[in-house]
Amino acid sequence: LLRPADGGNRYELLSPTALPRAAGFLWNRHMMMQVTCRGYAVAQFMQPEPAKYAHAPNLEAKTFMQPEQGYYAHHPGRFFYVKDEDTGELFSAPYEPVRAAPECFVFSAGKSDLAWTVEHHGIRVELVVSLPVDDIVELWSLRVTNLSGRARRLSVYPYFPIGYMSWMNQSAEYRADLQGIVASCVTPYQKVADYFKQKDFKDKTYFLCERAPDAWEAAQEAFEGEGGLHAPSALQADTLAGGDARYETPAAVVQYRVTLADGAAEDYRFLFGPAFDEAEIGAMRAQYLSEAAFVQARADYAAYVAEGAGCIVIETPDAELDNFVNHWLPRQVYYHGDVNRLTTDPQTRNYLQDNMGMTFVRPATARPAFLHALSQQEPSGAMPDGILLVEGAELKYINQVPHTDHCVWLPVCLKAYLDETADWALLSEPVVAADGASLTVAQRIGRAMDWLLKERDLRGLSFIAQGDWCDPMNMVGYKGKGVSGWLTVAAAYALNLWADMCDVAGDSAGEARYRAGARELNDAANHYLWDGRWFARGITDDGVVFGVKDDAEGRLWLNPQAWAILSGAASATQRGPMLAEIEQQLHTPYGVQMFAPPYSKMRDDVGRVTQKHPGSAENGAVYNHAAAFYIYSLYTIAEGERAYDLLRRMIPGPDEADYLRRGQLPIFIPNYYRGAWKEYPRTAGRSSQLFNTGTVSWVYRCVVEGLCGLVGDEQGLRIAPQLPHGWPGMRVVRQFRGATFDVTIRRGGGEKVEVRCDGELLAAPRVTAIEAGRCYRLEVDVPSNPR
Ligand code: CEZ
Repeated sequence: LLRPADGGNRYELLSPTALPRAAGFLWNRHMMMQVTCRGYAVAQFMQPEPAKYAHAPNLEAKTFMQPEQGYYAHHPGRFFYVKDEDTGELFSAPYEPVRAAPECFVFSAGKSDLAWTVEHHGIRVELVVSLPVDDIVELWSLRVTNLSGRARRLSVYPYFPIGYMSWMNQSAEYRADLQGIVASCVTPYQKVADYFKQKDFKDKTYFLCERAPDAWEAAQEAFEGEGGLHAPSALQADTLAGGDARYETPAAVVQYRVTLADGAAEDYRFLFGPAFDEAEIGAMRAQYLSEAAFVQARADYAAYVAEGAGCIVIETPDAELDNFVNHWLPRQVYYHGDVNRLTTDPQTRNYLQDNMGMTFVRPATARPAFLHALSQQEPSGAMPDGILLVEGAELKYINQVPHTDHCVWLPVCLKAYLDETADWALLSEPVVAADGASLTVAQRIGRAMDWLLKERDLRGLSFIAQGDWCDPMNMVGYKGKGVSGWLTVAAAYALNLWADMCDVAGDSAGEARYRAGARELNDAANHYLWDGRWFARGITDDGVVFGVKDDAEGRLWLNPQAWAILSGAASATQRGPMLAEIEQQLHTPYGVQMFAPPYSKMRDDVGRVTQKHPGSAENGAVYNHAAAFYIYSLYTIAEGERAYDLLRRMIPGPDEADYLRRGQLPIFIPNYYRGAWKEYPRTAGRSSQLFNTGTVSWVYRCVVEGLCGLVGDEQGLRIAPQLPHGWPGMRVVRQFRGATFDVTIRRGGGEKVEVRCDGELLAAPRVTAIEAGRCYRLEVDVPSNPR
């Protein structure tokens, strides 16, 4: 059903029906596309806000990338019909819209392309799509091969629906000069000001053919006719009618009539994308539409993606884990960090965490990102809800709702960066904010920490306003009184980390001040929020403590526990019952739920989160971002066994039943798997398919720093692997501060971790005075029975 291929560089799915929503994604700095194994596609490009060039067939609401997207017959996609001219028989590749069962089907997701091989009635169709590094266009190649043992007469019809472009103006026609179909529209607007903003938009969508087609059609309805997409009327005629679309829904369909001798093949190439005008379309054609240009563009794009290779290669007893960590996890981290999820106003916490991940992939990107974020700090010390990335960008969607946690992420993410790079000079960089004030990074973080200390109620607990990390928890504190239990301990953790950094930087007054602040927060959490066996999630505007044993729904929340471990609010004695309760109430075969039980109805002193479908997203799903915090916290207290167990559950597979349930290829971690495991077991485990998630930077960090235990500090590299029990050992090749560490870890008989560096036993498990360019060979013995 599923298998890695090409040494792990690709993942193959052998059925179009078993995991119908399984998809792969490609991106560059200007666009992204997600295509399912069956041919449905979602693509967006930046101008500068996300826009589409292939639309749904009806007026669509503008929104951000959604989980569990529904697909339907007329959904945008990239389809290739093949008709036998002698029998009239029809099928389509990859699978939609005809849905004829192929004899052979391979959907092959690569790191820099998506490919399909489909065989039906002796005809093989091979499709590949990839992107260039710097332009907005899809590069499609098609090969049709006759395997049937006799000559065949075929018609081959690429069908790229363009959809409902605009209610003001839309049309499409075949342009012989450009050799393709060009659709045009005016992006709808009403305000004069928008005319000036939109007049340079890429309002054309083009589909260009390297080889001149025999016929074409540009109107969706004329193509489909009464036959429906399973058997479009236009395909019943010998040739497409050559129609255009005049204020009609455009589609790009062309026809190639071809006679293939047995064993013969024909190759075709196409471009699909948006453009401003004909000149731009012509230029794209000249630049990309040839075999040589495709070869070059694919090589360049592969090289771009390869830059995101990450800093470790592992070899463990778990081949599927190795495959995911070595090939796919850093790719997803890189996607987040290099293009910021293709938004112009990433949520501040997302921006910082995505750059935390980038620390392990390309720290040179993380550094300016921290500076950029701090340049948007408010005079009060608060961080804004989103970071504006381009001139003219505005805070949109959730960024218009006040959340109080953004400052927390500064030291949390910086910690990973400093551990990785030892770039302490960053702290003294000056940063000028909008008010003109120039302060150093350290001063700005100090202000952010002071803001966290100030934004507390009389009990010393952190105000939540209309949300914290949990976006839709918008009604706990909207009247100005409610507090967040998670934020209280998260702020304590942030303050402790900052106190540590002040200490290293020689600022003893800062160290004392923030350490004391952290203690106050932890004490307040213990005083007001400890519920006997776990920490409560918060206290509402009306003074109701929630996330406690008496709650029938939303009883136990993961985040306050994970961060109480990190902040030190939870003592070893408290951790015992906490972990046991988490295991009992929140663990599922698909990972750990963000809370349980899910809410079944609106709780208007908690908010919108309770209105989401039980078990989806923040309402009690296995929300992987929250699970990753917990896993990270477990590694910090040497609970490597539990941590690994949950980490492994984030990756679909390896057994077939698990793949079928998740419905996703093991090439990315989705933002959630359905939870509500006890309430709705049928849907539990199902992937959201959404690859935008803060999870991955944390998972990468957990693998590097926790599982492999190779974490930097001011002096060098500390070594403290946490192997799961069943493992006799593992190997890691780690890039660190310009040096390469080739690490062999074995379970030895000793009491503590022993490290030999190039054959010599080290006094402590730490390599110091690291020389860039050098290769260190480490042999690490870990105790046979840790803890
Ligand atoms: O987005 C994420 C945010 O990007 O939800 C996380 C939050 O920490 C991330 O910063 C947890 O709330 O508005 C909503 O209800 C949605 O839940 C989005 O905010 C959510 C989506 O899943 C998009 O990724």
